[in-house]
Amino acid sequence: MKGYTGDTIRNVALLGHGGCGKTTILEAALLAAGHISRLGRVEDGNTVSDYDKMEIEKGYSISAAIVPVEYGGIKTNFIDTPGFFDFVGEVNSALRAVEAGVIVVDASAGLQVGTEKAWNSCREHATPKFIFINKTDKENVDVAKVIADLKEKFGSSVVTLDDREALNEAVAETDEALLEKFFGGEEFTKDEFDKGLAAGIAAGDIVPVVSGSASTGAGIKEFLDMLAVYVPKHGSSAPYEGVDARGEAASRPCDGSAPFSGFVFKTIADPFVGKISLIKMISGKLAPGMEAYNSRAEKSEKMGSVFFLRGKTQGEAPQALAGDIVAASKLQYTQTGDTLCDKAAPIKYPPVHFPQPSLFIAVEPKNQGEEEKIGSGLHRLMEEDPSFTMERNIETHQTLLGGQGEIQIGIITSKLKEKFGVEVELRDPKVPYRETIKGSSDVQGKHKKQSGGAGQYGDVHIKFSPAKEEFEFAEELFGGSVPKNYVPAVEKGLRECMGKGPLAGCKVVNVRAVLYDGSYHDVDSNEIAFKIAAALAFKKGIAEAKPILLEPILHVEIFVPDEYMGDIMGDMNKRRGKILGMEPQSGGGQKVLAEAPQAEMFKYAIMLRSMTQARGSFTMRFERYEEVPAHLSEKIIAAHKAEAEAE
Ligand SMILES: Nc1nc2c(ncn2[C@@H]2O[C@H](COP(=O)(O)OP(=O)(O)OP(=O)(O)O)[C@@H](O)[C@H]2O)c(=O)[nH]1
Ligand SMILES: [Mg+2]
Repeated sequence: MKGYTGDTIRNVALLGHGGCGKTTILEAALLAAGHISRLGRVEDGNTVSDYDKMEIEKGYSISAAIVPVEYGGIKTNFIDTPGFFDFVGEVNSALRAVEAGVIVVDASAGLQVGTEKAWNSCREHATPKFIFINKTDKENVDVAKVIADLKEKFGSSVVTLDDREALNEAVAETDEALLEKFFGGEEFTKDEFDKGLAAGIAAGDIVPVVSGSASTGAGIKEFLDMLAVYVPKHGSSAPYEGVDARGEAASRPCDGSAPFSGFVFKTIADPFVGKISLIKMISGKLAPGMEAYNSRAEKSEKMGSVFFLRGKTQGEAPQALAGDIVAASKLQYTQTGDTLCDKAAPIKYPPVHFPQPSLFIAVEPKNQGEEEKIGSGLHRLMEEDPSFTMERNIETHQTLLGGQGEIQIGIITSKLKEKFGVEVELRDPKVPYRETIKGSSDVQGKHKKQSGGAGQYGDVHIKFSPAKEEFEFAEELFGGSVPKNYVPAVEKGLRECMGKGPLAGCKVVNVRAVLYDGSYHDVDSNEIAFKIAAALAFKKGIAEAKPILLEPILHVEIFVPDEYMGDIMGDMNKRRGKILGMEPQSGGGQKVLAEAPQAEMFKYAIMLRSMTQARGSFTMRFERYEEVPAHLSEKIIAAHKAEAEAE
């Protein structure tokens, strides 16, 4: 690939609803630029961008891919992003490496949820926007209507490049002097117009719209020309904000002469090369053989092999300059979100923002003994896609996958099988119920085994009552009824029993136990015997003290457009949820504050997506434990008993 400087490089992310044609537009651009001689088709699995086996199999993009297009002396580094909402992590990564986002709209489908989401993602990242209305070759498409809908949804910033009047107005609004000239009825000079337009685009106040067809190639060359002229250059961006080695705020000019720094916005697990880190060059130069300092890991990396990527194809990179996107393989410490820099001028840029997972599923090995393989496989996959999480829940003994949606989780489990040879089964997560007592009891636990040989004798009287702390133990013995040296064994025995309650085998909490009497045998008493006696007392004592089940209650915040409020409220009520309040949001829509039992929320992500056509999102966190209603409690206890008998 020819050497390009900051002035001749453009970095652009392709965004938009699944299936609107992003990957195909890239094919058309590669064809127009002469990089390929035949247009690949997603259906045929021969596109440059969807090169991953699974993408070919599924027929849609799964991870972001870098595809540079060299046209008219300009290299545009396109990042093709997946349209499915589960892969939002890929969109957020891509938007950290580019100076503009092109929102692709399918002319035959018009404005879709993915269009809105792409628009919002650009707004959240303060990324200038362009719109490409694709598939104009299809029958009965009405491009003018699509443009009108876009203007209605997103406002007057949306302008077609041939709409001179609207453009002049938009340009006028970018600068006081131009506004005055505009209202004075004076024409702008070409330079004033171009500068105003570029400024308006860079500020996100002007969003140019063009249209064409990736399938026929119509409008593709004009599209590339438009990007070359109007996409802000990396060098014109404001200095990059970060922190220095002391954690103090620091910034770095986007300039080739400044010390080297690069932001790792994506990691690819390549089946042949291994780990590949995609680096957006922020400042300075990078060349193979250089040392680069990882400011998060505080370790230096040897940049053995540095190269350009076009899809899966590598191209030599004698050096990379500020503003370019380059790849490096086999870095030891580096992960997505890291900053690589010159050790003499350390800086760290903020990591990529990945939304909290909203869907949790438990994974179990299909074949016994493969837990570790699952763990290491998931860790490798998380390097490539940090938008999912994995945690081992010690209470329910489950490995929980947390993802953005079902499709992502499906892809992860398929990759586990394909890349790491381990098959998993998906299960609903278990609710970490707890047990406690509402009443008090006063019981005896007596363990006596005296049938020849070493006997065992332990006898305790314990009072159980509710407590604030998780477990409180006190000893109010008198007259040496239980020798002091056996008291720790009694406490230990009780603490061990707290792990598994008599109702449903769940962890027991908020219990006070007072050892106040007992008896012992000079020969046969020992710690074990008193531990067993304590366990017997515990079983009886808890059962007689009005034991109840507790369930985790979550605090939930749901962000939805106004029109879905009724559905959300109705649905939350059906989930034994409580609405705490609503707050109008600055970007439109409402934030609904609610509380709901965890048991009712496992698949909420799926329901919310279908109730709001994926326009809704939510976050949730643990709030407290609360008593399970009696009718449900019986069911849970019965299910537990059945499970215990089945084991
Ligand atoms: N008629 C027509 N079909 C198109 C055009 N562009 C893309 N398609 C078809 O639309 C379908 C989806 O195209 P993709 O390029 O995979 O769309 P995408 O936006 O990358 O989809 P995701 O990767 O899922 O986000 C494919 O069947 C393409 O052949 C076009 O300009 N005209
Ligand atoms: Mg695609």
